[in-house]
Amino acid sequence: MNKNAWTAICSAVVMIWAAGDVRAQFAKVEDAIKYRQSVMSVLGTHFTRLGAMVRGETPFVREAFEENASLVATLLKLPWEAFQVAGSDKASALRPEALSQKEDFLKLARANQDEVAKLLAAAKAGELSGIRSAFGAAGASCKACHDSYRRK
Ligand code: ASC
Repeated sequence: MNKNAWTAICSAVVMIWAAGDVRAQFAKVEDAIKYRQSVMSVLGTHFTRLGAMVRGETPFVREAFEENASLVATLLKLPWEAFQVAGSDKASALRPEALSQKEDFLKLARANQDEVAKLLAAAKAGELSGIRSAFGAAGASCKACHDSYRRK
């Protein structure tokens, strides 16, 4: 095997190792909490705009709906590993079960991402009744995780 191939393999191994180690992602526990709270705050802002359009509180503009749904889908790629940092349940609303029941937590996270992907597809299709029901399902999948893993 030549030198370039070895370099590529070694870089890939280091990247996989680093990505798998949440301690490598955040210097301090507080950084993980700040990161995920920031993501959830922006996420909530864009999801709330969708809700306002669905409820008719602001005019329904399909392009704006799609743009906000797309941002929600993108933001939902970000926060999950920050919820898995040991000790980060102490100084935040995160219940310790989010760490001790990691598989279930991540299952709800994936379900949420799936529902938002359907909402984005509905936004692209542009049919208001489909958008309404997809929004309801997406909101329910946000709530399912909050009910189990966020302190009241
Ligand atoms: C939001 C927000 C939540 C969810 C949830 C959906 O906009 O801040 O926590 O939607 O209410 O059921």
